Amino acid sequence: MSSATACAQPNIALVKYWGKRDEKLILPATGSLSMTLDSFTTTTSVHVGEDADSFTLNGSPASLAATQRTTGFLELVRELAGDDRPAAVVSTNEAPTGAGLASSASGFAALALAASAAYGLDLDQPALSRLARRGSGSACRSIVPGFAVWHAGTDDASSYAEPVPAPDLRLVIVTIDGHQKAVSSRDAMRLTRDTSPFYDGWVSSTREVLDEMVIACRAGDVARIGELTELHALRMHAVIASSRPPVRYLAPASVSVLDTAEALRASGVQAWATADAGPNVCLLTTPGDADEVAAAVGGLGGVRVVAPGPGARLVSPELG
Ligand code: 2P0
Repeated sequence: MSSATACAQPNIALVKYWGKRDEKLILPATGSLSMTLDSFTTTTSVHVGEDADSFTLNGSPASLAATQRTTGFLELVRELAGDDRPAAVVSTNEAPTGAGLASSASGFAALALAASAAYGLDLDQPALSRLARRGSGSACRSIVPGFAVWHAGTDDASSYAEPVPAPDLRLVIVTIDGHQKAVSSRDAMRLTRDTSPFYDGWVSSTREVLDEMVIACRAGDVARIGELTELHALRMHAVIASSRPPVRYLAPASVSVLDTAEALRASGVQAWATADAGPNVCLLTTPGDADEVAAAVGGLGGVRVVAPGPGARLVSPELG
């Protein structure tokens, strides 16, 4: 029996991924850029050599759907390793699953690293990122510490995330609703691609915003990074809302956080809003302004200040 344990954290995209060109390989329509967090850790152990695959999440057997998705991912690892023994996967997750804090990103990043080590594979960072992507697209970015750019690529080999230099920033996460979302990202992405009349414009404009964002990150231009972050999040919610039937993820309280960001900027505090496929809003800010931003949104939801994190890492065996 061989075992390995890995940790990973979610990431928040400043340039969003929304839409696939290949659903089987999880190749995105465009590249994206994110910050891997230092909080909401997923810790996953993989024990190879069991009688059958199993998946325990936060101390209980996981749902059938989650177990099937995990087993499907293990199949990829077994194929790479040339080892068909079943495995037990035991995972704990500090973020509320399905609440828009990208638990699938930390989950598949930790699983990719733990499973590849347990099955005896020694993958470098790009190869691990490619593997994590097959579990959940955004997971490829959680392999990488700090800021990551996910190259859309044209095939499995060319679609992975790698680090991008960026200034030190903070995200103030405002948790408005911790409940499971009504429409999954995966389903809503497909709906947007298939029904929005604005989807082509979303794809072409995202490519332009990503190019600008990479330049702004390399230049350490915080104001430009912030402006592009909020612009791109609002464009994503606009294209999602233009699907048929429409999907709305933002709640009235989310819009109040957007208003607060605008008011903070008017008073000279650096704060720009972004939101994923749910009502929670993150405010991008500097280390120096983070406390003031957190105080300003304290009445609107649960507040947590997070910093760039270390990326996925093996905690046992201590190989790297
Ligand atoms: C992102 N999101 O870039 C975007 C913004 C949500 C909003 O990536 O189908 O769980 O597993 O590849 O990665 C969430 O989608 O979707 C996501 P799959 P994933 O962070």
